[in-house]
Order: sequence, then structure tokens, then C-alpha cells
Amino acid sequence: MPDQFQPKPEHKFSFGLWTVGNRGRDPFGDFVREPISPVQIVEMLGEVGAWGVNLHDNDLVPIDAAPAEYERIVKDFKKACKENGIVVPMATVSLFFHPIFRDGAFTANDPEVRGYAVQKTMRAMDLGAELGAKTFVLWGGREGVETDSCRRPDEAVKRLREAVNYLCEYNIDKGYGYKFALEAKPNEPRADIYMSTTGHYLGFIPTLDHPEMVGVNPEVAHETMAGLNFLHGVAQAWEMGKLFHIDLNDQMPGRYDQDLRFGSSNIKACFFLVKFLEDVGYSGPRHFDAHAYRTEDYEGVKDFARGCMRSYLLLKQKAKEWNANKEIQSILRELGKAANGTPAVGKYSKKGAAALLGYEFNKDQILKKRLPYERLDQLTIDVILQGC
Ligand code: DIG
Ligand code: MN
Ligand code: MN
Repeated sequence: MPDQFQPKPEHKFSFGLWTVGNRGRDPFGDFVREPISPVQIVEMLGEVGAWGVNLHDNDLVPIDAAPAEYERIVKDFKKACKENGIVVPMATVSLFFHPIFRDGAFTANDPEVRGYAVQKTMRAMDLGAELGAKTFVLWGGREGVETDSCRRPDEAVKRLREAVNYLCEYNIDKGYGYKFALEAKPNEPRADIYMSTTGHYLGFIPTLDHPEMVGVNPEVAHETMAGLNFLHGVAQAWEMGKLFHIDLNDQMPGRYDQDLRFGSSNIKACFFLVKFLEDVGYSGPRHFDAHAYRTEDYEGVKDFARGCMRSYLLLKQKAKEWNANKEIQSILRELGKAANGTPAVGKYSKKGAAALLGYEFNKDQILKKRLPYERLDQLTIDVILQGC
């Protein structure tokens, strides 16, 4: 009898073709799994209970496919999605695999490469729109340097802005209704990648011609590689109304981009992330941008995909238990208390400022207030580990 942690469409769990289709090649070893077609991937995602499938243009259509082949592939893919009850919530473009992008795409020094990158992205937007995608992710994996002798970094910012502004206009012109989600990463495959964290993109977006059309797609592994608290970046993006998509996976600090199964490395971090997304009512896709261990066959890949979704649902239940825990809630209530008559900061006013300046804070009394975070964190561990 299946338990309560079975994925359902309302959970909005999605996987890229490149995730469960990953064949296990790494810089030091060849493929370990045979190739499987996009149709087979959709069938697998239907079998494990996923809601959506995402794609780079060339995950589905080979880069120089003839129009007839393009039409056939897209027709077969649409049919498979329909038959397996899988939707296409997000599309993106590969601006990193083909050697032409060896010096970047939108930020490349060669204007022909920059032009080709925008052309390729417009065509990928056409494909995604045909499949029903409403989010378009841009991950600038090659937008970076091994040596800063190759271009001034502010020139790279200008070129990136030119490309994103152009693509926003194309979106308007075609009436696609896309929201663009910019995905940061600090390094790999370039030694240093521009816009290295979600925070960099949050600072970049307001400089665009259509900032309302552009948000972010934070990824767990990428911010963790940068040594950051992933939740804090997600929370800032959410608070700014810019959390347009999210790439869930897991990562051990100080390593290359591991794209591990969600929840398989830092349970507490994943717990607080799931709790945040559920507490604030994030309604977007939960996209697992991850892949199975190189040791796995395709039955193992299905275990990987099921594990991503199951861990999310287990942590979602734990978040409910945390929110219902009486001792936790009592501690939180105490933390917010102030002495009667303490002037609030709030919005500045002359009257408010006079009250604040004239108020005598009793530092000795304030220092007596307890901050029982050891107990609070242990209660969190109790909730996470209880019943396991
Ligand atoms: C890498 O984390 C990137 C690519 O996999 C893709 O372009 C994007 C969308 O999830 N993430
Ligand atoms: Mn990654
Ligand atoms: Mn990603």
C-alpha cells in the first residue's frame, strides 16, 4: 500500500530531460548508461509520478536538425507528454555545450558568437512556446573567464543586458508571455562565471528595460558552491517578487557542482528550504536539476527521481510538524517581545524620531532576555529525526 508521500500533479515536481537522461559521463570517465530518447524520458517521468519535464533546445532537437526532423521530433514529444500526463513548464537554451560558446555566448568577444547566441535563444523560445512553457531559464554557464585579460567585466555586463533586453522585446513581439528566470553559478565550466550568485542577478535585473519580466532561478548546488546560505538568497528573491523558478538538488560544500538528489546531503538546509517554500505559498515548479550517481543503471535513475520527490514530501510533512510544535511556537512568541512603551522603528517621521531619540533603553534588562537557540535547533532536529 503506497504511503502518504507519493508525488501528485499538484506538487508540481519537474525534471529536465538532461537530469534523468544524464548518462553518467564525467571529466574522468566515459558514459555508463546507454542514451534514452526524450520520449523514453517522458515515459519514465510519467512512471515515477512527476508533473513536468523541462528542456534545453538541443536536449530535444539536434542543433542542426532539418525542418522535417524538427517537426517529427516535436510532434512525437508532444504526443508522449500528452499520453503520460506530463506538462512542459520551463524551457531553456544550451549556450554552453557547442564549442562555438567556448568564450561565452551573450558576453563573448566575437560579435558573431553574440549574434548566434541571441538567434539560438529566440529559436529555443519558439520551441518552448510551442510546448507550452511559460518560464524561460537563462543559465550563463560559459559567460565568464579564465583570465580577465580577455575583456573588461563591465563590458560583459553591458553585453548581457543588451541580450536580455533584446530577448524581452522578442517575447513581447511574439506574445509568448514568458517570464525569464536568470540562474547564477560561481564557476564551472568557466574558471569564474559572471553573475556568480543570485544576489548578483537581483542587482542586475533593475537595470533592464523590462525588469518586471525577469526574475531568478536559484539553484541549491550553485549557491552552496559559493559558500552561501541558499535559503537566504531564495528568501530575498521571494521578498522582491523575483523567485520565478527554483532548481532543487543537493551539494557538499567545497566541491564541483554535484547536482545530488534533493535531500541527500544537507537535510537541515533542505528542511528549512522546503519549510520556507511551503510557509510562503510558493506556487511555482519544484524543479529537480540533479542527476543520479554514476553507479546507477536506469532503475537506479528512477530511484533517484523518486527520492528527490519523496524527500521533498517528507520534509514538507516535517515542516507542518515544526509549525505545530507547541514548544517551538512558544519560544518564537517570546523572542518577539519588547518592554511596554518601546518605540517601534517603522516608517520615519519627525515625531517617531523624537520618541526614539528620547527613549531610555534598559541595556541590563535587555541582556536578561534569553535566546534559547540551542533548544530551538535541537527541537528542529527532534522534529526532523522523529519517526524515522
Ligand atoms: C545548470 O544548473 C543549468 C542547466 O542545467 C540549465 O540550463 C538550467 C536549468 O535548470 N540549470
Ligand atoms: Mn548545477
Ligand atoms: Mn540548474
